[in-house]
Amino acid sequence: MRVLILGGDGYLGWPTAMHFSQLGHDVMVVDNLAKRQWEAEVDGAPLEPLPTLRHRLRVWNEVTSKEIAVAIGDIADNHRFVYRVFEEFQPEAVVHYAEQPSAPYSMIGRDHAVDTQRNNVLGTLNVLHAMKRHTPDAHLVKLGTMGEYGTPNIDIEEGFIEVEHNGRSDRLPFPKAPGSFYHLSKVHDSHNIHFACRIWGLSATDLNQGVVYGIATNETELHPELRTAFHYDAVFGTALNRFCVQAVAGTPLTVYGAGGQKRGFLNLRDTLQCVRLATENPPDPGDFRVFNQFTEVFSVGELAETVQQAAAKLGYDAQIDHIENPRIEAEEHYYNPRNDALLALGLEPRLLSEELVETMLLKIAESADKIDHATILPRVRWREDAPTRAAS
Ligand code: NAD
Ligand code: USQ
Repeated sequence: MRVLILGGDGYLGWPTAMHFSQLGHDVMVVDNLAKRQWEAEVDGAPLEPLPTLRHRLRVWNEVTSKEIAVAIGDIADNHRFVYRVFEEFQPEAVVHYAEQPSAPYSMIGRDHAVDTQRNNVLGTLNVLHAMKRHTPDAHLVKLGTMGEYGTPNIDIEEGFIEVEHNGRSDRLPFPKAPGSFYHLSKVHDSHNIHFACRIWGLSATDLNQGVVYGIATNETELHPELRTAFHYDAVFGTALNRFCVQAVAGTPLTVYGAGGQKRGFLNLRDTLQCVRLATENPPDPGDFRVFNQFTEVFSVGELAETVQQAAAKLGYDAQIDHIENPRIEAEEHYYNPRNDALLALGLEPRLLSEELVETMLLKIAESADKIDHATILPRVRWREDAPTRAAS
């Protein structure tokens, strides 16, 4: 299959590109390298510096004799570039990761909210138009987020819900209540993709993914320079990855507020599995499918305790600090999202265990001298005048 990976320089995009290439697919990656600038802007470098994309592609070729094609360009600002890529490469599957991925980044202020939504929403619109024009039969596999739903007080279905109203019923998009301008950009994407499927007959799978953790995949382990970006700073780092780095750094684990906020989580290796399963099992033409992509639900407090226990086995005395929550979010709530669709396709979850956390801690410990303590505490607040809450 010809697989186009948009955002192929990123944390998830790079391992995905190698994975599809290793499976024998014809892979092209697209990226504008914007993430490297955003990192510089907030002083949030990955734990280990990232070799350039072209260097990693060369190493991949040397190690496996396989070639991954590359096109450097902006999918949001340059629709002619996007059209050219689709016309020339003729992808059968398009895995779309190429967005600004951070909730805190989108909440820095007006400019960052606008840039996030412009980048994410217009990029996806350009991709939809390129598909309509050049590859109407291709399958779009789009990375959305579990955060589109927020934390409603009812079970979360996979994208749609049966609604009965005044004696009539319909299957309608599940209500959304996202928690940042970033998460909102994904909701806008979902509506645009659904529309393109309904009106133009495109096929798409919206993968509402939970929070990803992990540092390695089978392919990144083939050579040190095939590593992927691993962030632990307060803007681009995600919860479990941050807690692991904090444990190794000897600084307290930063649980925001009460720590009862629950999220769906999954291992980086399972992201690859899910994206592969979605790609290998395309929907019918014209179908807009939504899968909830996570393997387990934890509260942030539970996650911190798991890291604390695993760290203790390795001799780290990790403390847990309930610091003031910089976000506006429920810190105790009902949370019961479904994730049946990917399991039905054959997903075999690699569940979180203390052993797995230990493996991450050992890997991070190899780079302990590179941890920049100054980037760990959150500085972006959802509301400057928010009352101080929930410190304990
Ligand atoms: P990332 O920032 O590491 O990767 C995104 C890549 O896309 C970057 O290399 C960036 O340079 C590129 N990009 C961004 N805008 C672009 C544009 N306009 N044109 C071309 N390239 C562009 O982020 P990630 O953590 O790998 O996340 C990938 C996707 O998955 C994102 O859409 C994110 O919202 C989603 N997601 C991530 C997680 C997670 O926990 N990491 C969870 C759920 C969903
Ligand atoms: N949190 C802490 N301490 C920290 C960091 C985070 O308590 O040091 C809490 C947050 O307040 C939040 C939860 O952990 O309640 C998750 O935060 P996160 O930063 O790990 O993840 P989030 O901002 O939701 O974003 C990440 C990715 C994003 C993806 C999303 C999936 O950056 O690209 O869309 O996870 S989901 O959360 O399911 O929406």
